[in-house]
Formats: sequence, C-alpha cells, structure tokens
Amino acid sequence: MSRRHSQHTATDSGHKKLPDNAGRIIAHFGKQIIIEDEQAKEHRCNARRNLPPLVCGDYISWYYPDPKSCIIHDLKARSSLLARPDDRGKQKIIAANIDQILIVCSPLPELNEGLLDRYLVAATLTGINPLIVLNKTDLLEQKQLTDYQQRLAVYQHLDYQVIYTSAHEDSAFNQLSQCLHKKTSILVGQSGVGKSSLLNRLLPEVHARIGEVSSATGKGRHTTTTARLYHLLDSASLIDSPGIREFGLWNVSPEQLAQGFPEFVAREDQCRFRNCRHRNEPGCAILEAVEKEEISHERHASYLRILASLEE
Ligand SMILES: Nc1nc2c(ncn2[C@@H]2O[C@H](COP(=O)(O)OP(=O)(O)O)[C@@H](O)[C@H]2O)c(=O)[nH]1
Ligand SMILES: [Mg+2]
Ligand SMILES: [Zn+2]
Repeated sequence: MSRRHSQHTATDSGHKKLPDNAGRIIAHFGKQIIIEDEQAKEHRCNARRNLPPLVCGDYISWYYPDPKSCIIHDLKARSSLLARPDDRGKQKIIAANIDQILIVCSPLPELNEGLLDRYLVAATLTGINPLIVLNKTDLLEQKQLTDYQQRLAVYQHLDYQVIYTSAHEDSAFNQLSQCLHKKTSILVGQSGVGKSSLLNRLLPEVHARIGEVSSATGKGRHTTTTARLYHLLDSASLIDSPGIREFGLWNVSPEQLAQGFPEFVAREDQCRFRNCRHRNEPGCAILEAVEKEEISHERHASYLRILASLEE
C-alpha cells in the first residue's frame, strides 16, 4: 500500500522518475478510466494528455501524484487492436491486446459458411487468432452433429480450431471454458447464435450485478455501451461491448481480402499476374487449385461473393 502512494523517486541526474506501477485498463468512458493493478485492485484514473487515445485492454503504467488522484503516464506496446467505423465512417478503436476472437455459430440460426468466412477474414486482418465455436450442440442428434463436423472439417484442415459447445449443457460448456484459459477473448457472431447466453454463463456474478443496477436505475440494459474487461476463473479475460459484437468487414481492399484466406496466401505468388483477383485470370494458381479440389470450391465461391460486395 505505502509503495503505491510513494512520490516521484529522484534519479542520479536529478530528474524525477515516475514509479512504474503496471496496470491494465478494464473500462473507459468519457474521461474516466478504470484500471486494475497487479493485485486486481481497481483504480479510477486520468491519462496524461500526451498519450494517444487509450482503450479497454491496454497495458499501462500509472502513479499517484497525491493520494487522491491516479495518473496513467505510459502506454505499453499493443499486441493487437480492434477497431470499427464510427457514425462518420472514421476508424474508432474499441479494444486492445485481444488474443483470440471466438466466432460463434449455431444450428439455429443455421450455420452459414459464407458469413463465417467473412468473420474469419475480418479476424485474420486484425491479426487476432480466430476460433470457430459451434454452439447449441444440445439440439443435435449424433448423426446431425457428425454432419456439422464434416462441414467444419474444411476449416480444421486450414488449421482453424473448432469447438463444439452449448450454453445449456455442462459438459459441452466446459469445452469452451478450457480454451479461454490465460487468454483475453471476445465473442462475435450473428444474432441469435447464443453469445449473450454464453456470456451469462461465463460471467454469472456480472450478470447478477447488471440486473441489480438496471432495476435500481430503471434504465434497462443499455447501461453498458463501452467495452469492458471481465475476469473469469483460470486467469481468463473476456472483453465485451455491443461494438465488439458488431465486429465485421469494412474498408478492405481486394489484396487484403485474399490475405484473409490462408489457402490462397500459400499459392498467391504462383499466379501469372501480380494483381490477380483469382476470378477468371489465365494462369491463376488459385483457380487451378480449386479445379484440382485442393482448395474448397465453396471457400473460393465465398471469396468471390465477398470480393463482389467490396467492389460495390
Ligand atoms: N438449445 C439451446 N439454445 C440456446 C443455446 N444458447 C442460446 N440459446 C437460445 O438461443 C436464443 C438466442 O440466444 P442469445 O444468447 O440471445 O443469442 P445472441 O443474439 O447471440 O446473444 C435464446 O432463446 C437462447 O435461449 C444453447 O446452447 N442451446
Ligand atoms: Mg445478445
Ligand atoms: Zn490468381
């Protein structure tokens, strides 16, 4: 306790060196920033003006110039950054240092590979590892489950991890909990696939607290619009906000799009033309691979659909 309240420490040169307390931003609204120190204690902070905009998930250094205030004076390098356009189409950063994006799908609404591919491209382009989660396995007979496993095998061959889970069944749910261990994750996916249900199971105490707050203020569920970092058992963290759940593709060039398909990246330099769009160009290595069934026809068709939508 006393260490955290210590004043600046003088260095040899006589300049003041700031104590380097490590912390992570768990919420940020307006000018208020809530950080968590290494003992998991929360502090309300302000940031020095020379720092870039700070977001949920940032690792920072902070100090107490006096017992009443807490100042963030340094931002650590970010390993990843999640952004989306704001109302005016300008990039708005939502969260930082996310290790994995869980793309939630389900049998109801029916798994849509085209949409899954869009999420995979978006995740790959942010540099964050995507995991495919098929939720609601409790709805499936063994035979139907096998069908989904076959449909998702193409993704496993591309080295995407696929997890089968259910918010309504303990044993299946535990499969999901395990892959969150020691990581910072976010859940994305189409409406109705069960993101909120999974979140409520992962964060039971938070859910209870949100319920209390909204019944007290009468403001309903819109109290949390900014991103917030939550801790789970097993040193897992989860960042959630409506903005994150709307995660998707925007402002992507055709070149970048192809980078979101790992099976294309492996063959791209074999296309005859450098700016090949892998649509109908002669000497296209991707089309050849589709022909030989080395690349899935559906994945290529999905690429063409996304390409057409980006060119609109
Ligand atoms: N059978 C079954 N239903 C689920 C499961 N997860 C969610 N649901 C149901 O699916 C519906 C949509 O869930 P919700 O969590 O709101 O989806 P979200 O839109 O992705 O947040 C709700 O009626 C849930 O009760 C599951 O694992 N199994
Ligand atoms: Mg929801
Ligand atoms: Zn090509």
